[in-house]
Amino acid sequence: PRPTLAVVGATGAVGQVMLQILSQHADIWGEIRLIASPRSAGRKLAVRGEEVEVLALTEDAFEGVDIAMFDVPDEVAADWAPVAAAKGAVVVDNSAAFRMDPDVPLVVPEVNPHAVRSRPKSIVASPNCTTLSMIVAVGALHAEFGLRELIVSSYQAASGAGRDGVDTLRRQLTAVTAPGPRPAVAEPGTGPGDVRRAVGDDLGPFPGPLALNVVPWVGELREDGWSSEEMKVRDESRKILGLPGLRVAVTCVRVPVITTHSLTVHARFEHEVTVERAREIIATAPGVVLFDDPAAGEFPTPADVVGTDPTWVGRVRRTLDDPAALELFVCGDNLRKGAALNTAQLAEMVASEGREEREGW
Ligand code: 11C
Repeated sequence: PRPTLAVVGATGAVGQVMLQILSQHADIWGEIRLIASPRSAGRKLAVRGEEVEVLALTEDAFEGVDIAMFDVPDEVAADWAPVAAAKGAVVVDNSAAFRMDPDVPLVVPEVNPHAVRSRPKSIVASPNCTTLSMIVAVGALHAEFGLRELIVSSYQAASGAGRDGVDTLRRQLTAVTAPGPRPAVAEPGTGPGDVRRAVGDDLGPFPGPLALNVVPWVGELREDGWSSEEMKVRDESRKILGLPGLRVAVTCVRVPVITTHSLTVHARFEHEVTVERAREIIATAPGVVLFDDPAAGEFPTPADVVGTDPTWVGRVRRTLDDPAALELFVCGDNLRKGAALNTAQLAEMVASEGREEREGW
């Protein structure tokens, strides 16, 4: 029998992309069960061309489930992933609840696929979307050159903050571009505070106006002025690459893009590197696309990358003052590889183990 899959958080921003991916990928699943908060129970969502009714999140909903994918807030995952695991499911969790648990592998199939097999809690974690938007490219370069240090800045899309983030950005864009007399804000973006006046209190999940602006903050405040998002990128990169002492410095910034995170990456390696070899590695690594011809105006941008699966890399340069370092600009769809796609790939890997065992591979 084909395995039963549960999608927990089916109605969220990531859940919606997940249903598209499940409808596009090879159909390896028997039943696909959709689960969400009691508020969404009874809704019908399309997956594999069929309307499926959403069930409320209860212990019974995991009866007979082989693999459960979770795309829910951290505290919901913390409570419910162990319930699904106790019912016999392998959980693939996209929240931050278990990522740094030493008994939970944190897996990117292109970088550390073997880690998925060691899961004493029956839970496998999928990384944060910002980590995922660069780690496939960085992992490929690390495998050849040996990574010593990472300095990254992110340019993160509104959908990283979920539907609320996207809805807020759209409302703010309307507020700052709406025609008509607005005495306080004649031409937003031309004077101090005028964007703030146009947007008013409608900041949604962001700590400042996002329309016509950039906001150097993602997540919650941690020690010494770091944000939780910056700490995630550091801690998760170290765990995925198996480099617990890797030097990592991160600044996370929100930009007025709907979907697709970008990052500038400064990566320092053990020895001197050449741009030619770096370009070859990037061009041939699974899941990575080299798109780098500035003379022709070719480099990745979120507007072109959104809706695609790979990590796109451009602006590949050797650091002028350090022959052992590279500079890159990287884009990845934060809802696809950054969330739903990586989770789906992990679930498919776990499902294929079952097939290997049954069919004696
Ligand atoms: C953002 N990366 O763009 C965050 C959202 O740990 O999975 C994802 C939070 C996480 O706001």
